[in-house]
Amino acid sequence: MADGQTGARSDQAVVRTACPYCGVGCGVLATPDGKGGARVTGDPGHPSNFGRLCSKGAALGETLDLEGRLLHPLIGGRRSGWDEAIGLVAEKFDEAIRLHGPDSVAIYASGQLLTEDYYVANKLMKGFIGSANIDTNSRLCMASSVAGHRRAFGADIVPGTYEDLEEADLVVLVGSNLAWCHPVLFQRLSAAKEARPGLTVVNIDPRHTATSELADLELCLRPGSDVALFNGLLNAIEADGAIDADYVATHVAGLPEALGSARRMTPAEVARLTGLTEDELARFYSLWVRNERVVTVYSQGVNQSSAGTDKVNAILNCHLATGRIGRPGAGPFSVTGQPNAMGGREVGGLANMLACHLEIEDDAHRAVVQAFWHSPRICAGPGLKAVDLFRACADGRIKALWIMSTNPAVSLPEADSVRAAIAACPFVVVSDIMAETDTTAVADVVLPAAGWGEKSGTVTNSERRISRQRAFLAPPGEARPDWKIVCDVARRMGWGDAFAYESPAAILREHAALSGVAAGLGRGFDISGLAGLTDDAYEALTPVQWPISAAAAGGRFFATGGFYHPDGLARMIAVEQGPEATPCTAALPLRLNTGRVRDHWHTMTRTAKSPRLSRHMAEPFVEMHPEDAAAAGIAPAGLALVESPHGRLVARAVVTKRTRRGNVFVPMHWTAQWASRGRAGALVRAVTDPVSGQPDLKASAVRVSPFAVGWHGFAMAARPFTPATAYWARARLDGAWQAELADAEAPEDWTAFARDLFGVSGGETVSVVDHARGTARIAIVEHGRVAGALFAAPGPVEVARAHVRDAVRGGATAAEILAGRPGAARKDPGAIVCACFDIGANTILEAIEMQGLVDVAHIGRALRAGTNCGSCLPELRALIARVRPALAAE
Ligand SMILES: Nc1nc2c(c(=O)[nH]1)N[C@H]1C(S)=C(S)[C@@H](COP(=O)(O)OP(=O)(O)OC[C@H]3O[C@@H](n4cnc5c(=O)[nH]c(N)nc54)[C@H](O)[C@@H]3O)O[C@H]1N2
Ligand SMILES: Nc1nc2c(c(=O)[nH]1)N[C@H]1C(S)=C(S)[C@@H](COP(=O)(O)OP(=O)(O)OC[C@H]3O[C@@H](n4cnc5c(=O)[nH]c(N)nc54)[C@H](O)[C@@H]3O)O[C@H]1N2
Ligand code: SF4
Ligand SMILES: [Mo]
Repeated sequence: MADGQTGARSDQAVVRTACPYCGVGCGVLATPDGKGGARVTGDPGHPSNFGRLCSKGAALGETLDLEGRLLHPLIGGRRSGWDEAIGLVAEKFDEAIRLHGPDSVAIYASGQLLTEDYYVANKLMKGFIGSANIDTNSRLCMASSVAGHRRAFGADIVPGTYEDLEEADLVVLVGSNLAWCHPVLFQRLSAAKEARPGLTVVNIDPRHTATSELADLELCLRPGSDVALFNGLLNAIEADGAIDADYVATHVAGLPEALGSARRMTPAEVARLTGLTEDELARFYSLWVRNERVVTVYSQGVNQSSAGTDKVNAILNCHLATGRIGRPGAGPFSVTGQPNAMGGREVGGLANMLACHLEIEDDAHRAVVQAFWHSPRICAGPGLKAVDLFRACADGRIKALWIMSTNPAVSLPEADSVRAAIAACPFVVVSDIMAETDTTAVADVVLPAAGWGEKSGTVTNSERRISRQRAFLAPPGEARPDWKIVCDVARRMGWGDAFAYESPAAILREHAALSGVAAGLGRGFDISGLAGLTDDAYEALTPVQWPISAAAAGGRFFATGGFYHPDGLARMIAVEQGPEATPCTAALPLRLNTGRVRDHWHTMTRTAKSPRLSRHMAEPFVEMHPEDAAAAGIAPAGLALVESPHGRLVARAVVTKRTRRGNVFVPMHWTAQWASRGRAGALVRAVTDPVSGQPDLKASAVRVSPFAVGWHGFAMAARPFTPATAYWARARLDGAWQAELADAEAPEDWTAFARDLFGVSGGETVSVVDHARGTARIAIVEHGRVAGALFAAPGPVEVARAHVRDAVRGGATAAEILAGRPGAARKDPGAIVCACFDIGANTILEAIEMQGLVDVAHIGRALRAGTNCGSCLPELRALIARVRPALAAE
């Protein structure tokens, strides 16, 4: 049996694997359909999710098609064989190293590589090329947590487990939209709270988010003021006698200094800096002080900051001072973003880390790694961190760059400059699964990687749990797994012996053995128990939490000290609330926050394939407070131009009080593939945290003005199309493609315009054009079916999107489609809330009102909404809350 996990498996075709999206690390069961697709369900036997999946995991089957996949190596856009492509990469890297030294080349990798891929990339760069110029998108993601952990604990270790969230009496979420970004962990927390209503949840975020729906206390603090907030908490801990003197005396250094720093702020000052009332602060502090079992969960609102590391240590200080760490239901918890963000930290994928948590600055550690690898050389010290690495491309220091499994032309701050730097770099290789991304567009060589479901390896989730990803489909075309591509290049560069792995299992064994050596040097990352894993045992590996060694098996860290500084003590760090790194000015009056939406993943190369995931949000948007919108002359649903000194973006205005005054929020997902000008990264200033080098992606200064257009349009077609208008955003829906459009001058001939848009020259057109009102509705009918429909108006187009989609897909008549909304017998379902069952807000609101539904279980029974993946439950709760006052008034 190929699978050693408990639980019956009668159908041999079912493959146990892990979700490739977020760091929750859910187990999934994939059943290939024999036609290149698969049915995907949650794995009831996996200890991260126990069968649950969120909307993204549930839609994985919709992302497996080969449309847009990169199937062959390309050199300068020309198809080449692997041999030629690998030869060229090796030659260009060799040449740069020979002429300009090892630091003239670089790898930019990703927390979405598997551990085995990541290990060999790191080994090639640090041990054989002999430079530490390998950094990863984890620099944009986890670097501040890594740095904070290392300062406090002496090692990058997450002390707790997911159960702690369920066992806590108080869960504090800081800078984390858990409901949308770690949905299954959020579901576990929600279920625990439902079972035990005494479990209190506090949400600390400048925005009101879906996560807020679960919170008993919401603190919408001023962005960037977390250090002040947690220093205030440390003061309260001291004032209320909550310091655990025994724990601190035996395990912690630095308390007096940390307190000294915190005490400089009075409660009034904390209130002023955070923008919270003293009463709100007192409620939060009293909850924290009273509850021994407290877990503080934090994510990008903490890490992605010019003071990210200090924010992390301000939080860790409070847990160390109270000894609330490593015990059931108590501890700080940095949740990881990507599926293998943690694995990347283990293999030393960051430019300032060595493999297996060894220290890159430590001569003895470097010598040990070199000896273990039998390598000709070893990097001399830390290499370039992501933002600096792309600056080094811009100024000519980097001559050859290899980008793997990440899309920096979108995701780096100052993304326009980064895109230009990549284009300017003399030789750039990109390994990706998709042919057309914003980054492959500026590469010299593009290498086709095997994607999720096609390759095998391991990933480590937020709670240090290692799970297997298993292949259940053959790689398409000539795609190869990333580890193999790296080894092929290493072999061509002359290091065949050191990269002669036959399988990912062999790589993991080596990594595990090195971790045993590292443990011998006092490091905490120890998976030496996997060093002797046979190929069969690797195949059968069940999810397992590290440490995995003769001495230790999983569990928590630090309840009884045992920190990794040489003296075994933890460090509390004296931190102070600093000034804003990028203050707003009269010319740039608004603070730009960026982040995620529920149903898209990063640069959308996979999630935009899924119709169901594109239903939730199909267009880039800018969330702004009504007063800011009014001041800027922005109408709800109008188009807004957002500008910073680094770039510009055009997006739909969502006018809402969810966002604080003076702040705007833009999602990070849209790329040049999906919108005319929707790349949030283009606006973001590349200011970094001085300790971690992580860029501040949450606090740039921008201005917003109306994006002046003469007309707006909405188009739906049966086949893909890309508009050329000044504004456009497209999306793939079930059996149809849609686009929002806008432009300055209305075309003279709408019919010709529509034909051009949809690329249809034949067929007939049906049109309703009202020149006086400036409106037009055009349908192009081909072979008796509507091939495309266009609606245009002087303002944002008011048609029922879901109706038009269903009508085009369902083969409705031109007249039915051009009506723009359903006939009297059917209602417009409104914006889609439940992506699994395609249920809109109007339908739900009406059912709540008409059927008197009062909770999400009622909605589920009445409409099925929220009963599959559960990702929309927070939104359902918000809809109930919207209607409830009306119900109560009756
Ligand atoms: N749906 C979805 N899920 C994902 C991803 C995805 O792309 N899509 N990506 C994954 C990855 S790689 C990551 S790293 C995680 C990220 O997960 P999260 O960190 O939860 O997501 P973000 O939306 O980036 O940011 C979280 C929140 O930080 C808040 N914030 C901004 N500034 C501040 C501040 O100064 N203080 C505080 N306290 N809060 C602030 C923002 O308003 C935002 O709501 O999500 C993972 N999960
Ligand atoms: N403004 C702003 N910017 C941000 C953030 C933010 O909050 N705001 N968040 C930052 C964070 S936390 C993160 S993690 C990054 C994420 O940003 P990126 O890493 O740039 O985003 P992805 O879209 O996940 O890119 C992954 C790429 O790898 C490809 N790929 C998928 N599977 C494979 C595979 O198996 N092998 C290979 N070789 N390629 C594959 C995909 O097609 C895609 O092109 O963005 C960062 N940038
Ligand atoms: S929570 Fe969703 S995205 Fe994250 S691992 Fe689980 S199913 Fe995948
Ligand atoms: Mo991330």
